[in-house]
Amino acid sequence: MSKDRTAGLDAAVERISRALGPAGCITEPERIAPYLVDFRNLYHGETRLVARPCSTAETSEVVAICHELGVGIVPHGGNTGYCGGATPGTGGDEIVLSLARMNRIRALDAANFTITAEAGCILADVKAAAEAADRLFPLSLGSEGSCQVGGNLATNAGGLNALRYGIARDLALGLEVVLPDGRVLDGLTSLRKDNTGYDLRDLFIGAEGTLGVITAASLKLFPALRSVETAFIAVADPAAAVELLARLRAASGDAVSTFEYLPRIAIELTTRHVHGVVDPLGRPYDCYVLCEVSSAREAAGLREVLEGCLEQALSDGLVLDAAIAESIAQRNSMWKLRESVPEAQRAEGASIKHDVSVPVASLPAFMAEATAAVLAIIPMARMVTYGHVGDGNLHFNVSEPAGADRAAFMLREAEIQGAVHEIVRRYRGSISAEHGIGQLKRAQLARHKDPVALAVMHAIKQSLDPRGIMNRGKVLPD
Ligand code: FAD
Ligand code: 2HG
Ligand code: ZN
Repeated sequence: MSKDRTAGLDAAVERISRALGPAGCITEPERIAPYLVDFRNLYHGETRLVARPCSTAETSEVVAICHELGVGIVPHGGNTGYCGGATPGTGGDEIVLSLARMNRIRALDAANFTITAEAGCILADVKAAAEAADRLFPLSLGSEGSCQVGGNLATNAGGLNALRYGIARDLALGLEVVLPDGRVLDGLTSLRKDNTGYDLRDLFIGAEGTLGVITAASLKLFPALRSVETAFIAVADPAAAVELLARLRAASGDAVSTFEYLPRIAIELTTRHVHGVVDPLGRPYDCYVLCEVSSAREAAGLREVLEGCLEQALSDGLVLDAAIAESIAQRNSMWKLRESVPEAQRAEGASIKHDVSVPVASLPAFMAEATAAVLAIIPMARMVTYGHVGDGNLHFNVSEPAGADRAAFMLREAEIQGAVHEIVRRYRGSISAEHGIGQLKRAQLARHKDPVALAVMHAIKQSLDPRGIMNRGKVLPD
């Protein structure tokens, strides 16, 4: 670190410590340690200070100090992100800014169907607050017990209900953001309609902390669900899954809220590694769908619609078998299986991940082509392709061959990713459908994003953060 940077950092640590007091600062190495590594253990960084402001005013003060002294800031939510966005760099010249103490629900307006939550609210707590008011906040992620709404918005998270309710961006009405110079942008509107110029809110959603710190958000709520039907369905192949999705959407009046694809290996891995997971069907099949149809109406007739659709699909050869949950316990058990796949895949060994999207109708062809490309490189690789088929988003993950040498497998990562992403490009898909870019995919962004879009992104960054203090080395390629 240069002399100037060291002096700036010393002064920033000293001034922030004074401003926030002991409750708002972590400086002991053993307490800092969890902030220095990402969820997937891919990145390890350094910092001398984790600032934990408890209000927008305190956040603004911290950011203004860093701006004045040219010190880098790494916003940190629940640290469940997949791309190392919340982990500081190795230089030790940035502070980490944790939103964890900004965890108040500021308002819930049931009549307006909105909730205003601070960025550090845990997603599950926001959902629970909505439920207590007979409302639904639909964003649903396997990490919802620890991720924060600020992190969800910063990564523009997708998850298990996006098909029906949209992704994080679709659920935000307004944001409060501390800009890189410390000013507070008060965009905390609960309006559905506001056409007064550029939509600044959308700049910060998906920016992964590179343009400012989200401190609060006004979010959309929906009527609470009164009827939910959940089915675990063995389908003939991915094409059958896509066809079934279209039929169910039409037959149910677009009441499909979850439509998740799972290959057989997902069931083998989850039942092997995660306590309490059971196969809902009596015998093995090649691939499955976890599907939910739901309504805010009490007697919506969804069970009949689902059964009718499945019976027809069975006689047409799309569906091979199905179980419809008869109790909350059975429903939870089906969900547990789906949500345990990442954990089980981790427990099984190394994997090369791709979080890709293509148009829904192209999924079967994409899967066939991309699988063939991977197996041409590593014939014994195990394809764990699953995910949000209703959104055209697959976690096209490749587990190491059983008994393989982990390091040798991971050495092929670039080659495999290159091959898969090339196919994604041909389908005009995305190389990061829902997990973002962070540190992990900067080089790939440089390769795959339209150069004009990249130039506009750089121009926006330069205009909002000319001193380059916000989340250095994340998202934007150099
Ligand atoms: P963090 O990991 O702390 O941070 C993520 C990024 O956001 C970083 O760049 C950070 O700097 C920035 N950031 C955090 N808070 C703020 C803020 N207040 N202001 C500005 N920037 C900020 N993701 C999906 O999209 N769909 C899924 O289905 C899904 N399932 C998951 C399941 C599991 C088991 C796990 C572990 C993760 C899953 N994820 C999923 C990924 C992850 O949970 C999401 O990306 C989540 O939105 C990250 O939130 P977080 O609070 O943990 O953010
Ligand atoms: C999911 O949908 C998450 O379960 C995690 O987005 C995906 O681990 C993964 O690859
Ligand atoms: Zn996902």
